[in-house]
Amino acid sequence: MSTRRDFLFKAGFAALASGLVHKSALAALPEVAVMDHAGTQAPVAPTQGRPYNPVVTLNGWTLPFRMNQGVKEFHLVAEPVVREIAPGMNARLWGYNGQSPGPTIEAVEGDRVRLFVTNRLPEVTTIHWHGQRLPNGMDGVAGLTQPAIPPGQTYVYEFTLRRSGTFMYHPHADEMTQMAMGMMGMFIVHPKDPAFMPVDRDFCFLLNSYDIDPGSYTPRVNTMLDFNIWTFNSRAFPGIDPLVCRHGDRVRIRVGNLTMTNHPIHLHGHEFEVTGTDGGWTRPESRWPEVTTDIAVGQMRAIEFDATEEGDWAFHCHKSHHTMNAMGHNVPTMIGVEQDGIAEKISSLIPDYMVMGDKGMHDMAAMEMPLPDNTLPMMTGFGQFGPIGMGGMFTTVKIRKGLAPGNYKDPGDYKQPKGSRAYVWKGRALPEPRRAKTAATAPTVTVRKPSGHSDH
Ligand SMILES: [Cu+2]
Repeated sequence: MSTRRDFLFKAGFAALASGLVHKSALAALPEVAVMDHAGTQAPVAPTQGRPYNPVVTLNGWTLPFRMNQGVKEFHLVAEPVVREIAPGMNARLWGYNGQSPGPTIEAVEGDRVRLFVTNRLPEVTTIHWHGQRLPNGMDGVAGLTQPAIPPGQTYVYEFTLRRSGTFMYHPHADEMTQMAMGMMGMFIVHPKDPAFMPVDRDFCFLLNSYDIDPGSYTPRVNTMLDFNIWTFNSRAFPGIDPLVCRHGDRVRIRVGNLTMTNHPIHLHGHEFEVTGTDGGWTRPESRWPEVTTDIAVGQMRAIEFDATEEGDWAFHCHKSHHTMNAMGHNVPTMIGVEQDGIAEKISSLIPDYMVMGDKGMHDMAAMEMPLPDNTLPMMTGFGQFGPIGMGGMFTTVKIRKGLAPGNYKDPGDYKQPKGSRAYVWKGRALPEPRRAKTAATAPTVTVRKPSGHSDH
């Protein structure tokens, strides 16, 4: 009974031992599409099947499909990849089809999909189709709904897409390791009726995080919370592309969170509404205006707004440590510390010693310090008016008049109309503020002890 299975099982391991999956074994499968760079792919309109308005995956791409007797066939290959997190830093991750996150899967409500999953990892995996309604045996939970996919083998998932919306995919086998290594992707199901909640621009990306020591390439997979690289689609600012919109466009941004903590995602200059969750589209009467929406672990939010204000608008996680990169989260706070004397003494031991942090940390954004190989400065990125001093989960929504509908190219810095920028006060000096004229007495010092008791 199990001869064929046993044969495939052994063949799989033999293929792994020889370092590749034999071509003839993949002959009947859809061709494996592979991406070799981390840029944003322009939207891909479907040439077969039902029509839809394609999404734009931020620093990502959409997986091509083929039609096979009315079934949409996709081929994902789980494999080790090298992902450029930002110029100057590459990470050795696990992903799909050459990148992490994997390519976005796009299909239409009502479609029958057949998803081939080939495992080229050194350990077992599965794919769970997060949020989808499907037969239990297609849910991708190793041990619970199917045997795990051994290295070298290909499994087939097949189901009908019962509702439109935003979904994710990720392994449900050794997920602590595999998600810490970057195995995840988005799954967009477009509505059957193209007139349902139409938008002009439809972006999507995942929130992810890594713990990669400066100078190293592979994430620590046992880290629970203390990650040092916070990313949109495995890219950190200034490596994240801007979201380019035409003035007046209706814009949707779909964000999924597969990190280990929540992210309050904040848009400048506009109000938006949450129009979708991973559970479906929100009812119009349930929506309210926001400028920040918190996205919990395992959640997805689709936000929509009218791009009515021209400019370069910051769009970022509001946890300030998540808009920074590695290097320096553990440095002591030096604000108010008089370092001049110390600097002289240390300079005799370390010739290039620099005093920093005594007036705050902004100077670090402009400083070009020598860094270990393969890491990113903590605060970085330059705008037209100087250092931005950001990293991690930060990018811009660039709204311009007169862009062509399919144009997602970075339009460069926004030219602000004359007289519309914050300016230096050059008028009369302000009068001294009136302060109480009580005699200076010794200030009360409160000593806070680690035990929580305080003495005066
Ligand atoms: Cu965050």
